[in-house]
Amino acid sequence: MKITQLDLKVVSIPLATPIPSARIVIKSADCILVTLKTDDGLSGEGMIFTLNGHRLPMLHQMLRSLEPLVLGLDPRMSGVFWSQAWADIAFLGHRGATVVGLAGIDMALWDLRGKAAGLSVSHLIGACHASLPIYRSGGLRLSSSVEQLQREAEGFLKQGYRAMKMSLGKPTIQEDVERVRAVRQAIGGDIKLMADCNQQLTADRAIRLGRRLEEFELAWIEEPVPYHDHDAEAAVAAALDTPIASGETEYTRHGMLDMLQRKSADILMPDLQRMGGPTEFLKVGHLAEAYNVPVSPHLFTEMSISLAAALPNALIVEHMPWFGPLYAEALTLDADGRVQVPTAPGWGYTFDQKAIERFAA
Ligand code: SMN
Ligand code: MG
Repeated sequence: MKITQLDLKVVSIPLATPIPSARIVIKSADCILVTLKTDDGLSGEGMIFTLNGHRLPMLHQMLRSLEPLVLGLDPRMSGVFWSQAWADIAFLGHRGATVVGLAGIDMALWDLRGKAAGLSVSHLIGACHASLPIYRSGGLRLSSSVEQLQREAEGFLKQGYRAMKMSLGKPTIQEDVERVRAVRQAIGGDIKLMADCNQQLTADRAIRLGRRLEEFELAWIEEPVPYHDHDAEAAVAAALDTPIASGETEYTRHGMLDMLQRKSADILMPDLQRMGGPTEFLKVGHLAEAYNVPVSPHLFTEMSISLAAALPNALIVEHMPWFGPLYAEALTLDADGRVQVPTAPGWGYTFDQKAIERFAA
């Protein structure tokens, strides 16, 4: 079995309404769909993305630059690709576009290996969860009024979610407190509620806000301070009872090991493309387990589910609904607000060719 082709397709998914986030207004998620084809007719799929199409050509070129390392390779020897690619990108470094490019191909290799073995990715690794809790993200934004937050949160409950994430970071602490109070009132005490600060606070401010929020039993407060200040994250985590979740903006096992050593996060949030793909993601999951730290994957729902399913310390997976339209299989929740881990060979989520045409950029 040999890889004969690296196929790249670019799609742009416009968001229904632009999202003014802490740093930029998000208008679209622009993805490069990576497909590896073999001489015996199998194909493996992966996906990397950027916001608003920014630097998409750079990611495209990054993937193409790794093509020589994967063409002719037996996908069952994917570790050869991993080691060679890691060495190949070392000159530019193991952060940013280099790692994201590596991730796209590594994702497709895992899908391919699953399909070649006739196993889902979680079964290929050895699963310990058949289903996982999932939370709704991408809503409950800073731009919504208190009433809009409550209606939206009630809507998520009607859709079957038992967990959801809201944004924090209004100009005053009092506003943030009132917004969390309002959402908590709307959903009741049994629903998990997370709050994401997207790095907008100082450590002092995060601690003052966090103390006011303790009464609302948040499942976590996310990225309170600029992501690279792991000591400030640790100070916030030490000061609050509410768990601090972070890690989505860090890269590879080295970034995550630094966070674990400094106690920067009570819950670690590896992002599949910033880890450099499933191979590295799993190492990070195991590192976190050694530190007794739970893991909640950032984005990449359709692939992260299968990886989290093989981690004993997986806590809950994120459902950002932007990418769902790309896939032929719908993500469905059970009566407990959990998602079943796919059992079809590979990721169990496959690109919908009609959707690819519709979103083609
Ligand atoms: C987030 C990060 C990047 C893109 C979209 C949303 C957010 C999250 O921080 O945690 O989902
Ligand atoms: Mg976040």
